[in-house]
Amino acid sequence: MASGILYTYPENFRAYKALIAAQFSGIQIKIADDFVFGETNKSEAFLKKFPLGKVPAFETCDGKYITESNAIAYYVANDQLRGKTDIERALVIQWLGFADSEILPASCAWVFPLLGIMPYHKQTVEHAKEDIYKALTALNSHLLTRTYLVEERLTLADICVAMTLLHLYQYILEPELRKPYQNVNRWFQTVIYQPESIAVIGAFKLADKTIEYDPKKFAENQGKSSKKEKKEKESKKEAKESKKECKVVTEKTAAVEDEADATEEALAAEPKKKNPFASMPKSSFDLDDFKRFYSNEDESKSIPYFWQKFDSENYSIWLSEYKYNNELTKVFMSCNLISGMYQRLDSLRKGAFASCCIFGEDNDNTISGIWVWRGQDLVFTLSPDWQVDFESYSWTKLDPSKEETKTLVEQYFSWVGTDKEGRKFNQGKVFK
Ligand SMILES: N[C@@H](CCC(=O)N[C@@H](CS)C(=O)NCC(=O)O)C(=O)O
Repeated sequence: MASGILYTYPENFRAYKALIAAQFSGIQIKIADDFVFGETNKSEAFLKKFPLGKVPAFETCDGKYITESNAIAYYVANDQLRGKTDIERALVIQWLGFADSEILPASCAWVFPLLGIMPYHKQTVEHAKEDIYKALTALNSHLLTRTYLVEERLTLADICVAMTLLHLYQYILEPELRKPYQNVNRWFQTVIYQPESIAVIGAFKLADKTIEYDPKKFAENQGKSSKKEKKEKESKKEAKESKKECKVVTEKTAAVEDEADATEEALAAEPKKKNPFASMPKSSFDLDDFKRFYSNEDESKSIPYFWQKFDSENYSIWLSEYKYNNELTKVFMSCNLISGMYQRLDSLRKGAFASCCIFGEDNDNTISGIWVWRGQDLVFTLSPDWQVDFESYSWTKLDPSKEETKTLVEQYFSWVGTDKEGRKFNQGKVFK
């Protein structure tokens, strides 16, 4: 089993690739705990193992040395992540190349000036924006009919491309900018909200607002790095002035860390998110109790139980219908679409229940569902965390006193019948 020591500074999106891959393949990676960026990687001992002095760098438990984040991620990945066939492996490599050539340079050129790490040149940034939009457009059409980049399972391609987009989604792509790329947004969140990714990155927050260029920040960072350099020069006589690109990268990344820390602090200082249901009046309908009942009993009992307990003053019932049914292909992909949505709505579970169904078969299927949640209005606007998928559905509020509603609840809770056009029930998924 591959394992070893990873040298990196904290929150390095390149190191995340290997750390996430290792989570998926169950491999233990130790992060070198005494690593100091700019010092350890410039030491003689480090350079002997890794002559370029760059991180991430990996030392295997049997004493081999690997550099290049993609290669490290590949080493710790399992066969599923690497691709199971020649064509899958080739496509994985294709996407790693795409990330490194089509996204990364443009992302750095756009993000770094705004973080105050590089000077701001309007033309360069404008050019970078165009490149990013071009790459996102290509990704968006690729993901129109796919859940993942290669075949139907998550691979290194997803991990590496998503990590290369991380700074853009973190600092730049505010809601308006990311709106044209709904398929990429959905896929990106599917990748970063995998438990294996969360274990490495933590709770990721999409940009609310593009950070703005602040010339003061750049000046401050310049000051910081020259002070740091002066100190280094004093303490290490041999430190030489170098104008090589790698040195610029050193300064950039050190500042990225500073900036990331500042962002963390700012986030921590934000008032704790309020539970959107907290201010709603208490209800006699105990949703958790119903969920338990529904899980343990046959629908012949749980549906009457639902109607017996349902409190129409404090809860509402909605029909959801996917707007892009004509784009759906394989049934398992439609299923992934529902699971991904449920995953992203995790924090809504406390106040909602749903049963979504797929009707039809491969290349001719539709998604619709019945939702029950607290309050009388569309729930998704109550929290920024619930915004990703709901606009892909039309939402119809149902009148609980009507017979049609009873019929729909019966059908969706017990997974039977057909959709409006007569496609037969195929599969269902419950949100509880
Ligand atoms: N292509 C390499 C790039 C590695 C790289 O540029 N690392 C930066 C930090 S993110 C570094 O170690 N710079 C130190 C230097 O250039 O001296 C990879 O993906 O691992």
